[in-house]
Parts: sequence; structure tokens; C-alpha cells
Amino acid sequence: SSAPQVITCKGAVAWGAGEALVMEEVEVSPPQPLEIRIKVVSTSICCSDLAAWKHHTIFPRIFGHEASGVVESVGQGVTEFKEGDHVLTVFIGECMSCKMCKSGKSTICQVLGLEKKGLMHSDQKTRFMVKGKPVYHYCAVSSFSEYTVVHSGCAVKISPHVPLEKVCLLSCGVAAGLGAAWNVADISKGSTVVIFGLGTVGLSVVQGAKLRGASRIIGVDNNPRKCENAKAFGITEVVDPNSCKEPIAQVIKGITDGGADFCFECVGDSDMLTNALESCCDGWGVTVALGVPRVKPKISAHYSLFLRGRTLKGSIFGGWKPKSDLPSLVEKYMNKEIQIDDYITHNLPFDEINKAFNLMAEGKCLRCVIHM
Ligand code: CXF
Ligand code: ZN
Repeated sequence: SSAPQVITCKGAVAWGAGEALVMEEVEVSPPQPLEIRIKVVSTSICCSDLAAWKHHTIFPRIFGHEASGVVESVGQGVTEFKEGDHVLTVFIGECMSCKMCKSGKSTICQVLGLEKKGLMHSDQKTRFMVKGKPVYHYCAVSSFSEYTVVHSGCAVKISPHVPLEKVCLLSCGVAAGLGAAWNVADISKGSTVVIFGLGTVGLSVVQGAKLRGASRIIGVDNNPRKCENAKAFGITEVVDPNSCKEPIAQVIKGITDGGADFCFECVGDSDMLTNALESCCDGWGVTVALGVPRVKPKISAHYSLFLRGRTLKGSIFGGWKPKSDLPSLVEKYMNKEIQIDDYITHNLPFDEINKAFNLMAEGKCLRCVIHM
């Protein structure tokens, strides 16, 4: 077939921090060497999109990093994908040849790692133009556009039988939570687990803990709606810090005979991480940090907590090798070994994406899937 041309399509452009997205005619470049151009089918909004939209300074920009779609065209040298392939995007790629990728341990690729400048990894340029101006990317995915270009190392091929409008959640939130429970904490049967923050990520830790046979799964959140909703996901008890007289760590220690086996911070609040560390038990207590802090990222904790045998761990994508490990999660979904559907509380057409941002900002949804 002939060489791919520029595509003009609809894209939701953020022109400034916190400003409503504007539907624009976006010119999407052909994929460059080792890149693919994707027709986005479904994308959901994650807290990181919201946080970056509110607090970052790189604009104009197209957000979105939890997405599924169909390959429209491939750049030079791409052998892994062809037109028509179904894919999930990943916001940390795997080049397969750097020290991190070759280590075989789940970690951050040195070549296709988290992209923070809004540019493509390969040439530090953008693939979007609006009104003659370059538009920045987000996490090298930018799925809030009918078409986007990603590095072939930042996409995963999936079977055409998989429902794209569901599995897009495995691209970030649900995978992050399950992986934190299984890969990072490695929760064992009978454990007592405390989850701080009951959004999609926290509730995915809940699912992971339940599947590992945790006997107590205690949720902590100051949003009564989120506490109520969490029960359906397997939470055995909820604690709302606002209605406690004592500091939250005191409360948790009180109800867990001195502390939990595992604590998970899914809020992205460094004080909450301190609370989590203080809430796990001496000897073997493990606290996992997986929330993404928006402000005040430094954490503080008493040194003695570590001397007493507690461990602090973290992960950005649940410790999954983003590209290599996602297919196994997709398979688990297809075999009904994990569930995704209940995290989708809302569905909206692309034109109503600002509504989805508002729902997320007001804490009124888990995931709102945008149908392109
Ligand atoms: C995040 C991870 C931390 C930086 C921004 C993107 N990924 C998913 O939400
Ligand atoms: Zn995300």
C-alpha cells in the first residue's frame, strides 16, 4: 500500500491548565520509523490525566493514556503490527533491549520510560498539529484524539475477540492495582490488608487481595460514596478517617492486633503514605506506594519503623512488564478470572469528554469510558 498521509480528525485539546478541553481539527502525522498510528476505539480517564491537566504547564496538549484501538498504519521497520491489529496502549513502553528490559524484572524501560515532556521518544517532536501549532502528547499515548501515534514499543497486540471498550482499563488503573497486590506485595492467603483510597486503583488492589484469599480487606476513604460502593468489590470493613476520633494509624492498629500485613497507598498523598507505613505491622508489614502525588511528593516516616522490620515498596504499573505481561491479564479477563466491567460506572461519547473530566474531578465515578 501507499505511504501513510496526514490524517485530519477530531481531538480534545487542552489549551491551558484546568481549562475545558476543546474539540479541534487535529492533523495527525504519519507514524515515523518504529511507530504505529492507531484509530482509538475506547479510552478512559485516569486521575493522572486530571492531575496533569490541572497542574502541568505543558500546553496545548492532548491527554489520555488508558486506551484501546485498531492499528491504522505502521511506520518503517515495524514488523510486530499490521493495519487492522487490535491494541492496548501502554504508558511505559518496553524496548526489549536496554538494561531494564533485559533484566527480566518488571521495571521502567530506559528508552521508552515514562515520557514527561509531551514529545515522542524517538525524535523529541510531536505528531499533532492544530491551527499550524504543534500540540504536545501525554505519556506518549494521547488517546483523547480519534487517531494517535505511539511507539510500537508502547502498544500491545490483543485478540480481535476481546471487547476493546472494557479492556482499555487494563492499560492503566486496573492493571496497576492488581499488579500491586500480586507482583509487588505478593499477598498471601489469610492476610489482613488495608487499602487507602477506594478509586479504581484501590478497588483493583481489593480485587487482587480477594483473589489471593486475604481474610480481611479494610478500606480507608473519606468519601462516603466510595466507601459504600467498595463493598461490592470485596471490602470486608471500611474506615472513614473523618469519623474517627483517633489518628487513622491508631484506629487500624487497634482493629488489627498491632498492624496489618499489607497496606496500600492509592491516593497519592505523602501524609497518607506515612499513615499507611504506621498502619502495617512490625516484623513483616509491607506498605506499597502506588498513588501518584500531585503536590508535596516527599515522604516522612520514623526510621525505627524500618528497624522494626517494615518494608516500603512501590510501583508505577503494578510491577508488570508493561508490554510483555498485559496479554496474560487480558486472557484472565476473557477467562473470567478477573473482572473489569464493574469499574466502568459511566460511558460517554467523545464529544462529552468534559463531562467525564468533571465526574472524575468531583469523585462521582470510577471509570468513565469514552467511546470514540
Ligand atoms: C502515571 C504514572 C505516574 C506519572 C504519570 C502517569 N500513570 C498512570 O496513571
Ligand atoms: Zn493512569
